Amino acid sequence: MNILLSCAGGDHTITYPILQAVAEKHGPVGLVHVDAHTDTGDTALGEKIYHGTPFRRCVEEGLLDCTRVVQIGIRGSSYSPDPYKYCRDQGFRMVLADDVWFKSLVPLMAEVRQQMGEKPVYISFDIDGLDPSFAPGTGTPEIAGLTPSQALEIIRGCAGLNVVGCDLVEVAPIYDLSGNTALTAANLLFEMLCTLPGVESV
Ligand SMILES: [Mn+2]
Repeated sequence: MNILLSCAGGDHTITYPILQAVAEKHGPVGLVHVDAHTDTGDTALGEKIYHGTPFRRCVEEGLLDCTRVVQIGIRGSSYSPDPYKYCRDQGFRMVLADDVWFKSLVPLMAEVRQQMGEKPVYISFDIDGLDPSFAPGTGTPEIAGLTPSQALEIIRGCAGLNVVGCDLVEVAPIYDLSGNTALTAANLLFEMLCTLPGVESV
């Protein structure tokens, strides 16, 4: 039986144990990762398990098929002069927010579908990938991010892929004074559920 998995966060750390379970069933998976940050730090505040480190832990444990990883919406401040080196060294495709400002992501997603092929794919959507004018209710906002319509182009562009699970993370209700972040997140998670193969029969 195929178990369809979707999770809501919360701290992006949750993707690490989720991908441990996913990889146990499917082997190393492709990843469509939408985020302002790469989340591939080694440690933070002396800790290995942190919301800025999950994908480095996943790489170290062989949970990802690194040539089938794309990170979209990456931007913002950094402590390193070359903050994306680790990701490129792993073979990730990096799509910086600057690269897609004011653009449709339909052509990008055609390339992503080629990259992912027919093998299992996981979608991890950090709400801070969106611009904080649309989704301010998050702990590490970064200006000049993706729009909701670009988010839909990404998610709908995953239709037809062998999506084995998804998450929507980093919504922080305490900062979501209008409730719009939760509304947007719920819609994005619904859209992701619609990409899961066979979801109409669940
Ligand atoms: Mn994140």
